[in-house]
Amino acid sequence: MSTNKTARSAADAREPTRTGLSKDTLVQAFGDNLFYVQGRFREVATPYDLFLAAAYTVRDRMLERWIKSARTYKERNSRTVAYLSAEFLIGPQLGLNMVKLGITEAAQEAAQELDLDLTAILETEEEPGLGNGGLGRLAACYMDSMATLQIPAIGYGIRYEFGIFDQQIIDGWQVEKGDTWLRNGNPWEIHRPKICFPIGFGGHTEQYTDSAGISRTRWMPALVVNGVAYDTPIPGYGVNNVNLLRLWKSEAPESFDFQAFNTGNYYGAVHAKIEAETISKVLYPNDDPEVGKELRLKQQFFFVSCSLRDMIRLELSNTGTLEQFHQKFAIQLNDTHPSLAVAELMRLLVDEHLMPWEQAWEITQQACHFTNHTLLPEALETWPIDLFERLLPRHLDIIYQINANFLDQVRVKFFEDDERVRRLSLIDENNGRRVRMAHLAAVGSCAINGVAELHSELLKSTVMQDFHAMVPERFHNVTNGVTPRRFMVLSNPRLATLITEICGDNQWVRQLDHLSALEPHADDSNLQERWQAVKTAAKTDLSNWLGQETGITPDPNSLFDIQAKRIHEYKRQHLNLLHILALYEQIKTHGCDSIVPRTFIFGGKAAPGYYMAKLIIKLINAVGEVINHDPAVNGALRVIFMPDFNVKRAQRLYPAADLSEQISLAGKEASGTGNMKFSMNGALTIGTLDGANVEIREEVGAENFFLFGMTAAEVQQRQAAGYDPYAIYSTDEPIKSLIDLIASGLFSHGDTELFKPLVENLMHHDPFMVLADFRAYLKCQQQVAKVYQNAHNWQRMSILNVARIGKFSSDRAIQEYAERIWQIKPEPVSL
Ligand code: 26Q
Repeated sequence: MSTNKTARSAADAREPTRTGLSKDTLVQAFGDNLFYVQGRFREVATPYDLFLAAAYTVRDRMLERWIKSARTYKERNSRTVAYLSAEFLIGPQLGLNMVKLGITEAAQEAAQELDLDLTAILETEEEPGLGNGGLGRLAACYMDSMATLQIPAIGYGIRYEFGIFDQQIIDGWQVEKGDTWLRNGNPWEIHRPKICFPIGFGGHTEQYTDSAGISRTRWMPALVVNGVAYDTPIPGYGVNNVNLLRLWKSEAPESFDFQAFNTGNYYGAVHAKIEAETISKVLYPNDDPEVGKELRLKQQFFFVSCSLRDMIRLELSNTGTLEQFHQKFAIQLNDTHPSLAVAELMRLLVDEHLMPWEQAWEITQQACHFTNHTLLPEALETWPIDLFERLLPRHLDIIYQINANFLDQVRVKFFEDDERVRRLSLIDENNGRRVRMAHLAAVGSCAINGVAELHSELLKSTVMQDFHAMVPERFHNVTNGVTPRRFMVLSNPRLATLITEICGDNQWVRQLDHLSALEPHADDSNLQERWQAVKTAAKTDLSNWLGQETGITPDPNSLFDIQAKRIHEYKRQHLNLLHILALYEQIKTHGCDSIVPRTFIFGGKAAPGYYMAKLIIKLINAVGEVINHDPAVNGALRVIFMPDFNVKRAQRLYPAADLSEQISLAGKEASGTGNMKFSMNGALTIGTLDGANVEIREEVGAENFFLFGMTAAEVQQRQAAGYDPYAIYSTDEPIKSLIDLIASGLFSHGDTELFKPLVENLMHHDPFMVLADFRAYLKCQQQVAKVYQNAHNWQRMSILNVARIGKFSSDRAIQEYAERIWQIKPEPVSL
């Protein structure tokens, strides 16, 4: 008791309890938060209570910086990025926020003093799965980098009550379970009931003449819902800047409740309330628009309208006019999902703020910028006109007007080229009249970018060819990047410590190209051994965890070969599987000593309605079931499907990988970002010349990268010449026997029907040319095994990968956006 008292008064003398960063203050603040915020004491506190107390303790330390940042940006009227994204896959926050505040060590000491297990507390945090995969995670990395680079930014999105489903594997099949991430409360968000906008849907438009005699349009929506703000602080690393992630929740306006009493139409009012609340209820778990439903379009309009009205509110409160709106805000459209912003900003400026059309168009175009994330034509978002007309009648008018003006320009530039006009139109007349969202975004933006060099080039020569011919100066490339704070410092502390020691300081965490200081040490056999020890420790951690999670504990000395990403045919998880079967056949004929021991780990979710992807998951598990239990294999081969791949679990995989599988068909993966995360953690890549793989290979050196497969150009040629997978199947012996093995029922208890759709598809269609690339892949994998046997050389290559990966920091990407696209300068915040 008396020692406690002494400690407390010492802390009081040093620094304020709610903001101080020392161990003693953290100890006291933790106790205060547990007691005063949650009304708990240690003896009865659940693990989640302890997590909440820790989270509030960390949050308290961000609030002053957050307020100061907002005040600084307001006073200086700083140009601000508005990053509009339907997804933000931010991951668990506690550990990362501690890294950013620089209090990880103090927190560890505080936990020790309190006799708490910090690792267990971190483990308790539920992650907000508000995204599907790459695109949502990219938005989160960019929020981190904007704060770290001191760029004023607001991320705008949707506060889904249910994020991406939890994936369970039952009998080898994916089973989806609802994600109830909010059930125990979310300590990071602050509810702002006063920041609330009424958002309309449906109804009709009316013409009227205003007092100045000008003819105007008014939208009379049939349904109105409220969008309420929930704010999450996003601190920068080692700076005082704390930016804002503002997510919108839909609610029924209060009048609904009163109506119920007044009119006696109780059920009608309840129905309307439910309909309003449905909008932000659940994330669509598909990463393609095929399953585009009315609710999805409502979600998009809902968050776009809330966000624009919030920006307009901020600008009016600051300057009293919207004439400089485009100078205040750089709006970044994360794919086409927020592209309604173009039409909605026009409506707000013209109909609600009575601005002339031409001026509003100038402002809209100057404010908006568009990032494209896909080349797959089937993934380009379009919406039926009749749905648009029903849901957003005024926006359809505006889109027609934008289209008419744009097509006039096309006709001026390309005289009498009706075919081109049809191709460029915002309206697709060929498929039952649909609005082309990519065209809306492109026409309404002053910059359009792809996410890797190859992707940006292919954009210009394929899906956006006509736009490129029309406005070539608007096209840019900004190669994606990922944050080293989460994907190195937080998830791989052993490696981070070693790197800091070799580099001499930890500047690399904010200047990732400083990793090049490792390069002169790549040949140092002592470093190679320490490097390997770090990797083996991470593999051991993963192995133990997998043992608990899946019942299989792989040998940390085997080669850890990992493919973790959404399950998609174009990503070719089944190409990986064919290699596994080839190794299995080899063991069966030449014994388990004939191969280099490998552990294959897969992770990834399939869209619930994507039958072929789900069948691939089943096949991975079925192959694992047989191989892992075959005594002839004797542990030389392991195949593990890690269920429920998410940000938290991803952090366990990257540090433990020896080999990263990046094997999509060339020309299909826009960039990929997992490729960067693996390489940053010392994995070598086996990959095609697709997406950012091309640039990773350029950076790390061709001799430190396992390349195989056709180029994008070769893919195009081969497809044009008529690709015949059956010809490969029937003439190429290893392929035939491997495919026949799947068809034989060996992996399906004799059932020859189960995998037939997959097998037949490969033999007769093979849209992603698995068979065409298989031989090259097999050969390359043999090379991998050979190189792996020389541990020193492998570690040398691994060190060089890390030393040369600096380019793929999201800081570099954000720097490029800031300079070339947004023209935005850093705005340092002082306390
Ligand atoms: C659209 C309309 C209706 C329903 C769903 C969607 C939808 C949702 C999510 C469409 C696409 C997505 C996600 C796409 C995505 O994650 N793309 C990936 O983006 C990464 C970041 O740029 C790239 O690295 C990947 O190559 C790309 O596949």
